[in-house]
Amino acid sequence: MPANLPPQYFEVEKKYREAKTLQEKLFYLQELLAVIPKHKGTEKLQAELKAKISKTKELMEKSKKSTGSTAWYQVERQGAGQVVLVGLPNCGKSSLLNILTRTNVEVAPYPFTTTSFQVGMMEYEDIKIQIVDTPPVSEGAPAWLYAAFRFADLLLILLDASSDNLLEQMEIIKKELDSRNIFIEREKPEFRNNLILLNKMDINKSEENSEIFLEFYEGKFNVLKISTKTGLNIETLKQKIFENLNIIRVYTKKIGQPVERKDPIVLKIGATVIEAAEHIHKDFKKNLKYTRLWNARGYNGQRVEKNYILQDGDIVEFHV
Ligand SMILES: Nc1nc2c(ncn2[C@@H]2O[C@H](COP(=O)(O)OP(=O)(O)O)[C@@H](O)[C@H]2O)c(=O)[nH]1
Ligand SMILES: [Mg+2]
Repeated sequence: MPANLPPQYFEVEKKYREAKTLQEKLFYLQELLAVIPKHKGTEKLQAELKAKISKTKELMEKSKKSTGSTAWYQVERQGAGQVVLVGLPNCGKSSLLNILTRTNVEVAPYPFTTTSFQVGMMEYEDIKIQIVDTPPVSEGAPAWLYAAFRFADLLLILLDASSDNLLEQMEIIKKELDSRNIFIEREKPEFRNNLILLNKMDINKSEENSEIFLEFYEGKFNVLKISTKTGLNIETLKQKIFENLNIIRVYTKKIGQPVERKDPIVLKIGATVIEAAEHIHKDFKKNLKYTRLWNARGYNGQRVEKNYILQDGDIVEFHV
């Protein structure tokens, strides 16, 4: 028995043992990994949990092929990335979802009706990014809310800057997330990609409040002042969302045809030619003979190696 496991661990473990479906099992395994204290004494247990998580995911992948379903607590990932809103009641989360996804509102109820996730797609240039509105963070918030934060590619932490308790809002959110091992400060290990948004900047009081806030937190966080009411900095926010997803867009060109900048493949920053090829077709990995590249950095159809690191906007032509 490993030393010093908190009571919370055993509570979750009990639920894990009682879980009936693979999805539930996976959910509780991830919870166990989240609540387990991270130190030498628990390393072996952490490794075991990670192994069980991969095994369960594998089994789920297999069963997914037959059922086509997504985990009950998860919002199915769509588009180029999943961005999840975080905040206390009334900070403007739903308003933000609406303004970001206005052109393509597709708000869908998820299993936890009324207090559930709301999803929309945000158009950014030639890609779509998924935005997920969530129930408010609170002490009694359900575990699946925190699971959604863990699965996110980016968290948008929204605060009501017009309220005199602006600093307190941040403290509450930090404390609740910390208690679930979701770290948002840059210097913390395994910190979650996030942006802090000071909303309601159209209200007089907000400027003064946010000055104090910035004195406290500037440097520790990426902070942006917005207003969902007037649209202040919403275009900047869209761009920052894209930048913070750490993704690139790569365009494929058919041999002998002109370059067409549409329907990009979305890859992680640092992705190589061979990874882009694999994205198109599994067989490309072994059959790829060579690749030609076009970009704004001087390539105009020259051949590049398989391990060439691609950048946003690159155009590739695969020869197999
Ligand atoms: N003045 C002002 N009011 C806002 C802004 N954003 C949201 N609100 C208002 O704040 C209230 C709560 O907004 P809502 O989006 O429902 O917040 P949620 O509970 O976090 O989803 C509503 O009355 C909104 O009209 C803003 O930028 N400026
Ligand atoms: Mg709301």
